[in-house]
Amino acid sequence: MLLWGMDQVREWLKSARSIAALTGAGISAESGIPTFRGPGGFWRNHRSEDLATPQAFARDPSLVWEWYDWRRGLIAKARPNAGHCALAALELKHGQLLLVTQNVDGLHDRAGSRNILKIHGDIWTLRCSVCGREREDLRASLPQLPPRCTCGGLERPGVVWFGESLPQRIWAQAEQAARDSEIFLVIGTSAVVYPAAGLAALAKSSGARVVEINVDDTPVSAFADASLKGSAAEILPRLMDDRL
Ligand code: BJW
Ligand code: ZN
Repeated sequence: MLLWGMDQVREWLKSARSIAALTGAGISAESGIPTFRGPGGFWRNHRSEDLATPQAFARDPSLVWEWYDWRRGLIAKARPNAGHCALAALELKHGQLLLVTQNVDGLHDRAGSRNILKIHGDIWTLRCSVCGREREDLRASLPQLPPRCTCGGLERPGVVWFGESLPQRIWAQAEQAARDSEIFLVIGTSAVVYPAAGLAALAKSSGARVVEINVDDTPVSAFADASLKGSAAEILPRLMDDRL
């Protein structure tokens, strides 16, 4: 299979009628938010993946909340980087861009993207594990850990953990976007967590050109039409730059 480079991808983006992008933790790495796997994937002695489970929360809600509270603090201080901003600019310019993000950090919103599907939830949402009431709490540090609902029940982060279903309507829209896209960008994700990881293959089998942007190889690299190696904060602005 012929692998295409940066210039060709720039041309594809200019002429595409519909673009979708799947983003993962790698796009926020240069904003100072650790990724899940790889060097930043530990907190204290725990693998971050092991904390993102209902079992970990049931066993030790305070420990899981301390991890989320630490991340909320980091995110509150962080700023969207050039990668987030380039995607927001692409949406503005192109109109037909749908962003499917696995990230819960809200940095795409803060960069100005509007068409966002958050398939793994939002770290600023709290949900009661007893009555299901949801509320937004933007405080970087919560006054009481674990937080409690007015009904007395334990609140949990409004995110999707391993073994839990993704929000149904949002997921259906993400699948539709993958099917409908002419170009499907896969940015800063290890593409090992399902069902999100399956979107790239779905887009490919529906006729899209798949373009991966990552510092490393992933399972998507094997079938991507273009695999651009490097940081999202560097590559995305270069893809949008018409002067190049
Ligand atoms: C850069 C960079 C730079 C660095 N520039 N790049 C099919 C097969 C096998 C298993 C399953 C399957 N289907 C379902 C499963 C089970 C499970 C799963 O996928 N397990 C596998 C890991 C084995 N999936 C689920 O359980 C999902 N639910 C589900 O399927 O429901 C149905 C069901 C119900 C009951 C039983 C069974 C099924 C739910 C998954 C939820 C994932 N949740 C988390 C936590 C979210 C909340 C939070 O943030 O705390 O989501 S886990 C974590 O992984 C988080 C991420 O969104 C997700 C993906 O990680 P991501 O974003 O790819 O980050 P990294 O760190 O892995 O990668 C970073 C990448 O960036 C790397 O590639 C770097 O190279 C790169 N990078 N710097 C560009 N500057
Ligand atoms: Zn409640």
